[in-house]
Amino acid sequence: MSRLVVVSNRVAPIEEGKAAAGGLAVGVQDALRKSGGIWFGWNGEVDADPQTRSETKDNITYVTFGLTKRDYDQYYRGFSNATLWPVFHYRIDLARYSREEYEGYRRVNNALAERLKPLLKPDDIIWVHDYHLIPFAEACRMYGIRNRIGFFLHIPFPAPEILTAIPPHNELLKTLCFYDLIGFQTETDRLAFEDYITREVRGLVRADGSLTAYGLNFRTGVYPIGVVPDEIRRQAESYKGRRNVISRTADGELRKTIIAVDRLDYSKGLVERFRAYENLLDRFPEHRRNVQFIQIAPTSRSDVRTYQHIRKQLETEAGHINGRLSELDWTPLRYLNKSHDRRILMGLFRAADIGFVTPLRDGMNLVAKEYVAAQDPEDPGVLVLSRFAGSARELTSALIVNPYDTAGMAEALDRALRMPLQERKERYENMMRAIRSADLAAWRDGFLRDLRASASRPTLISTKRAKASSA
Ligand code: ADQ
Repeated sequence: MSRLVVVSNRVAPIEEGKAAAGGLAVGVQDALRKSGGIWFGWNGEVDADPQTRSETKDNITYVTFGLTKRDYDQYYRGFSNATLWPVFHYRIDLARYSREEYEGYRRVNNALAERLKPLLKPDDIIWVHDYHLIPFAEACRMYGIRNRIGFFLHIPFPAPEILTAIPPHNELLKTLCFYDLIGFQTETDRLAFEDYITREVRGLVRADGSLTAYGLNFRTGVYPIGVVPDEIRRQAESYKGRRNVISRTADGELRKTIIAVDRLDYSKGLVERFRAYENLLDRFPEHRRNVQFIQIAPTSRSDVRTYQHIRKQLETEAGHINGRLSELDWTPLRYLNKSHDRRILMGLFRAADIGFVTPLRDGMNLVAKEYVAAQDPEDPGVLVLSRFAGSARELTSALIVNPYDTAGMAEALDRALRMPLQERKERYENMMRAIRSADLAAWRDGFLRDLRASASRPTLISTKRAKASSA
């Protein structure tokens, strides 16, 4: 079998055990271990003189490097996270654009391709992950790399009207078409991309489903990322501390618990979620004292300004709810800014009566799937899920809500808190069927099968031509 080379912005730390690693890292590591290969990417450090480091463990060679401060500012903090992330999550209002940052983004992608080239064997297949690396395949072709290269987008692909807010959208999308296979989380994302290609660029969809645009042929596909349900259940069952986390009412009853776990990000709809919980307590006062809401949201990208703002906003909102509604023996909302070990999270999911997952936009949202997989089949909790999470396409037996509808979300919480066991079991079983049929292995194997089957790009364009086409 040909060797696999995974390229992602961040490489998961080597010492990260399975218990700590999220779904993606586990899936990628399993695939690499099977066929042997390289995981290539940034080590997360900012370094004045970034050297490449290489370390092999369990059949996987981890090749990592630091970024200079300039590259970090322009490529990572700038164009990736202050332009692409907000626009791809439909938040043009939070996006900024700077030519220098875009040039930095292109420069870093070129430099990574150059650095990868000497490590490659002719029949390696290359799997590239996420929005930081859209122009990576074009850069590889520019350096004469002829291997098959596939790309998976973990975040949503926006409708063309939104995408075109990025000034160099046409050039950016052209670079994306240099991949042999482009994978999306949902059919909605894939269609948005196809829409751009056919209407904006006048590209063609061929009879066999492949696309032609900018003189390039490539394929697209839908590969919803999944979880490893049996492992989640084992982790959830093995966590013994959960009884200490769920508080009791004055009568000694365990309080009904609503749980939410996210990276602290404006796309996750945290403020709207807090307001919906407050609305529940105002309109259905019988739940007061009998329910608690635990929100775990460690800060991420804390040096990007919009992330500092959302953090402040949430602290204000949490303080307001607790200040107004707390009693001496009851704190309605517990908001924790710390990251937690995976085993603890899965245990908490199992202990909680409601999983409250309400992003304003999300490529997939693995927390929704993890919450369901962690449940006790004999007494499962209820998932309340935003229609704007990719996972809502598969988890149709969740209580689907619109995160912009505060009152509607409060009503869904009320319904979930009252839901009889039989209905909870039916919904859980339906969701588990969906989770099992599209698990992490199906995602990985489906993508790699299609990438292996795609024709490797025969075109070898000259450096000069490639540079001219991207100018
Ligand atoms: P994220 O935006 O990071 O990922 P998500 O899928 O919800 O979102 O979470 C990824 C992993 O991180 C999950 O395994 C989750 O358990 C873990 N995680 C989240 N919050 C945590 C916390 N507070 N403490 C510890 N662990 C936490 C991007 C896209 C998503 C897409 C994934 C995978 O934005 O839409 O589902 O990639 O493709």
